[in-house]
Amino acid sequence: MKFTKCDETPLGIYPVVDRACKLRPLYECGITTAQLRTKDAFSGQALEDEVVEAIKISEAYNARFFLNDFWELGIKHKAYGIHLGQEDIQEADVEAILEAGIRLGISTHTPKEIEIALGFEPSYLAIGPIYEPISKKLTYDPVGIEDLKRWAKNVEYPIVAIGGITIENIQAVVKTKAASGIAMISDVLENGEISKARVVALIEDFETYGN
Ligand code: 3NM
Repeated sequence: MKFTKCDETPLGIYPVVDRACKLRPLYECGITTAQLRTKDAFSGQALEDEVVEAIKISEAYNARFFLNDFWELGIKHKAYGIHLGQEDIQEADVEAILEAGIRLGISTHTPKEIEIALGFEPSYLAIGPIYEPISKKLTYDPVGIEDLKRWAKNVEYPIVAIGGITIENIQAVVKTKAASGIAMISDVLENGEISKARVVALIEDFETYGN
């Protein structure tokens, strides 16, 4: 397998949102990569409508849009990419995603999971949780900066760092230069809505400390 590459521009600040309507304010701030992760909030036609809306907005801003989990819908509506966890990757028709020319990102939490993910030759590898996740409890211990650097050394694919990353600690993650993208759920939000001020500050830190 060999999945389509993401383009050469770093993925950058990579917000993960639960609703398609949160994408436009992100793109207006200059976000170029985002993910829709609705989990159980929608099903059936409502889910499909949400996916279609997300893809339409993302295309209008020329953004790299990854759909979490729902790979059939991602193929049907030609998402830029699909993001899958370790369990989902075993159940999904990965061959169909590849044949559709759609990019694939895979979550990893340990060197063993990295090895499994690399077997798929994905478009990027997410590594986390870097710090204690804010929005999701995981059974994994935080990876930390040192292991992120160590693990990244053996990986020739773009890496997305995720988990507990905020405006307070992003500098340390960006300075490792190990990550093409910094994914986050909580820190782009304020009272559940996109905070443009926070997003702009995060993008500025990514650009200042990543070069
Ligand atoms: N996946 P926040 S950590 C969805 O390590 C997710 O695979 C993780 O949310 C992983 O930015 C995480 O609020 C939660 O910490 C990220």
